[in-house]
Amino acid sequence: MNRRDLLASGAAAIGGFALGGRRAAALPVRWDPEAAADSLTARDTTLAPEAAPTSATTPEASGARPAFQSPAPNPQSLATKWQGDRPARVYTPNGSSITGRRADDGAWVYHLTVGEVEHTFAPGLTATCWGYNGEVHGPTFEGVEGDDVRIYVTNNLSTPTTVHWHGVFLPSGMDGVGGLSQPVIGPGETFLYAFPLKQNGTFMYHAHHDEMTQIALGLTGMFIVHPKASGARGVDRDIAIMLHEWYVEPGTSRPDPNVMSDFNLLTMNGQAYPGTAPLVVGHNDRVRIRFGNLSPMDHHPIHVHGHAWKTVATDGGPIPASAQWPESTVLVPVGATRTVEFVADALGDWALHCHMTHHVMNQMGHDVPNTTGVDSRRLDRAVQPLAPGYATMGEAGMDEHGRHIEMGHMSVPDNSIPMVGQQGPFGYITMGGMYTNLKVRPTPVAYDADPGWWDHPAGTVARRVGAEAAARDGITL
Ligand SMILES: [Cu+2]
Repeated sequence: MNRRDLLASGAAAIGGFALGGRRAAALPVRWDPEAAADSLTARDTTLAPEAAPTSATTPEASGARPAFQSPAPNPQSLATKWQGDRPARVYTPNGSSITGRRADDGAWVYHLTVGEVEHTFAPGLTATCWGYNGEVHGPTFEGVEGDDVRIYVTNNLSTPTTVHWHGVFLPSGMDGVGGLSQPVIGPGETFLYAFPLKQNGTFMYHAHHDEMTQIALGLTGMFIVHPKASGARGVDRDIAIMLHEWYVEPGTSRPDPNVMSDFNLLTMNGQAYPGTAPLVVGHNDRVRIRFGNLSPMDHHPIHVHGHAWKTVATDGGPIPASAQWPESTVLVPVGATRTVEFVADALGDWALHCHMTHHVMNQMGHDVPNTTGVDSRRLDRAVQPLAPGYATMGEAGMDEHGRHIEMGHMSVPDNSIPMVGQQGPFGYITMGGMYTNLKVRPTPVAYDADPGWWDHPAGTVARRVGAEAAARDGITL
């Protein structure tokens, strides 16, 4: 039985597995929301996993978020992890799926806690953000069409909040708009959201109280509902990426929610490159990527190299095949999801990034004069005694910046990262922010471990030529 059949065969079978001792005591058959809320918050205020990873294919690279392994792993099910009683079929790079448990009445029960999180955007840059279950962004929900879900939300902030289930069809009173649909969830309070999943698709969840502050500080997550019975061919890799933008003044440690437009930190699943985990896929894998965008202000044209994809669904539902067209850049507007699918038929390392050039930079100072063509080293030396972190952009552009910092020629303020990237196999990669690498490999042994850089076949890398070689093609140098 493959994982799709397993899912389709009904949640009852899945619920029968007791994995790793993580199941909570059975919930009452006759459901008493208040009693259950009390017992859940008392026992499970945090649902931090305590079990260790069970095999080399399991851990997120850091080992910080152990996950359960499918009972019968095979190459096609490397993507399938178990989160509590629930199989996680979607991979959330740098993130996780939320642990659910099945109540005796058949509903799926989850617990979200809202609170402050010390979040690392990339090595060297940590800030106090707001998140769900200790994560920025919150863990990915995965349900199946037809599920009844009960989601307990405990507010550990010192200010009220609510949760809106973005794109999900539900009773108006469960929609989470503070003041309109419900009273706000006060500090220390727990609210219950209960609704049936009547559709399938890619949705999101986010705070819907003081949105400008709470979304800007990170209170967002992905909400995915799988079809009940899958007639169509499935995919081999199913990946969720939440796009977001922040303003973190270099040298400070809190995102500024009052910024209107001048965002300086662009992220995929809360990570700025080089913090983003690569997307590792097998050669000819059918790949689905679900992009969500809860950036405060910016749409993001996400571009893939070496491939073309089709947008197969939005947060409004699937797009008929006759209305899909191939493209290599999908625009993901604010407050929308776009689900793309493609066959990863080109081996190698491929960039996958927002195509707005300011969105593939980290923590730029924006109000600076144009220094292209100017040797700014004397200026930097003059200003740095007054402003220790000051660094002008280079005379030839940005590529000098990251390299200079890495080589120790230039310093950046404490708790900040270079504007651009990291050392690649051929030199410095001058991209940051909303950037990651798609790594297509013949047979990946693990989808959540970096396989390193692509080993190019001989003769397939652009190379330097001399006059003699160019002359053979009639080019005079
Ligand atoms: Cu962008």
